[in-house]
Order: sequence, then C-alpha cells, then structure tokens
Amino acid sequence: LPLEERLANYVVEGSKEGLIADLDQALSKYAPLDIINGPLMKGMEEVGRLFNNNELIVAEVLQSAEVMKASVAHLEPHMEKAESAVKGKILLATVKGDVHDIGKNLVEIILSNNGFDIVNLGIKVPPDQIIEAARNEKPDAIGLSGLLVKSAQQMVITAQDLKNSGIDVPILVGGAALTRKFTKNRIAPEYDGLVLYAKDAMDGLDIANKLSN
Ligand code: B1M
Repeated sequence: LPLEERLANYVVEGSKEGLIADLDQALSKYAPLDIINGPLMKGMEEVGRLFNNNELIVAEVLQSAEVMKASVAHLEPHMEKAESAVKGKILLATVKGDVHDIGKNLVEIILSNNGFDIVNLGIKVPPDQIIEAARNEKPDAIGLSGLLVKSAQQMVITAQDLKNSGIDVPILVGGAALTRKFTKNRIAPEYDGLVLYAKDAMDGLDIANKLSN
C-alpha cells in the first residue's frame, strides 16, 4: 500500500506496528500538521463511519484514538515553534459530559507552539470548574471543545454560567458537533463577550492571533 493509505490504516485498525517508521518516512515528505490533517484524519473519519454503522465497538475506537494520540506525540517535536513572546493565556476544556480530547489537545499543541500560554483543564469539565479556573488564571480567552450533539447544548449552558459569574473574556468554541450558525444563533446571544467558532485547530490559531493583536 502507498504510505498515505498505510497511515490511515493504522488509525482504522488501531494498530501501532510499523507506525513510527512510517511516520518518520512521512516526515521526509510532509509537514507534521499535514500528516495529521491528511491521512490520519482520513483514518479517523473512517473510524467514525464504521462506528456509526455498528462495524466497530467502543473498545476498538479507543484503540484508534490511542494510535492518533501516539502519532501526534511523535510528530509534535517536529512542528514549527514560533520564538515569540507570550501572546496571551488561554484556558482549554472539553465541556461537561464529553470525553473526546484529541482535537482539544491538538489545539493546545498548535497554540502553545505559537506563543500562547495554555492551561488545559482536561475533559468533562463542568462550568463551575471553568469559572474557578478563569478567576484564578485570568485568561485572555477560554477555549471550549465538544464532539457530541449534547456538547453543543452544554456550551450554551457554559456560556450562560460564565456570563452569570461576570466573566466576559472571548470564548473560542470548536468540535465536530458544532457549527458557525449554532455558535452565532445559540451560544453568542447567551454571553456578554465575544463567541468565536473555529472549524479546526489552525482556524483556532488564526482567531487567537487576531484576538492578541
Ligand atoms: Co466518540 N463519538 N464516542 N469516541 N468518536 C464521535 C464524536 C461520533 C461522531 C462517532 C459516530 O457515531 N460516528 C459520535 C457522536 C455522535 C453525536 O453526538 N452526534 C460518538 C459517540 C456516540 C461516542 C460515545 C457516546 C460512544 C459510546 O460510548 N456509545 C462515547 C461518548 C463518551 C462521552 O464523551 N461521554 C464516545 C467515546 C469515544 C472514545 C472514548 C472511544 C474515543 C475518544 C478518545 C479520546 O478523545 N480520547 C472516540 C472517538 C475517537 C470518536 C471519533 C471516531 C473520532 C474523534 C476524533 O478524535 N477525531 C468520532 C467520529 C469522528 O469525529 N469522525 C466520535 C480527531 C480529532 C483531531 O478531531 O476532535 O473533531 P476533532 O477536532 C478537530 C475539530 O473539531 C477542531 O479541531 C480539530 C482538528 O484540527 N476542534 C477545535 C475540536 N475542538 C476544538 C476546539 C477549538 C478549536 C477547534 O477551540 C477551543
């Protein structure tokens, strides 16, 4: 099989045998982020499709997630790092009820490689924990990630709770269950500060850069 297909297959099959050697080969042709956004994401999309069709069980999807995480960890040291002064502090969290963290952690890597100080609160983070962290850390923005349909609704609740506690720093939202339209029509009206939608991690970086200017 061609290299690109082999890379996608590691994710689909949840197998790490030969993965590192193929990632190293890919690094001689592609930028690390293009390997993630290309063949590895293609594999993840296929995992999502198979899971949806009941052709994979959760345990298998978890193994695919492990392959994705190991790949990102291997590629991360090869990513470009900007030698800039700290541009700002950003809190990151996967919202309450949601365990998906691969996208959020990718956002963390890309933002921290580009001069942002990141406080990663982890997964299933309830609003009160975000509020407490916002009070202690005084971030310039708060990033929320969520992949489940119910997580989009949880973002509305989180925005309301943040507003009720007097927080109005910009919120950056992203994740598969979310759309620009939902962000604009459902989350933004519930909040006093800016609410910005990022379609992927690079878009998140663009937005963060604009906010810091
Ligand atoms: Co889950 N899962 N999962 N899962 N899982 C999805 C999301 C699903 C679409 C699969 C499907 O059915 N086709 C589906 C959601 C259905 C829905 O609500 N509409 C689903 C389901 C149903 C579930 C469970 C309920 C399954 C079960 O238990 N029966 C369960 C939920 C548990 C819970 O959260 N309470 C569950 C569990 C899991 C695993 C634990 C097995 C595993 C996660 C492991 C982990 O993250 N540590 C898992 C996985 C891996 C997936 C899929 C296959 C892949 C997600 C992923 O990592 N993608 C996913 C299907 C899919 O998306 N194709 C699926 C790669 C990642 C890089 O992309 O996170 O989208 P993503 O991030 C992107 C952008 O969205 C954006 O940038 C990234 C790219 O640059 N982005 C941001 C994300 N966050 C951002 C934040 C930002 C900016 C950009 O600023 C702050």
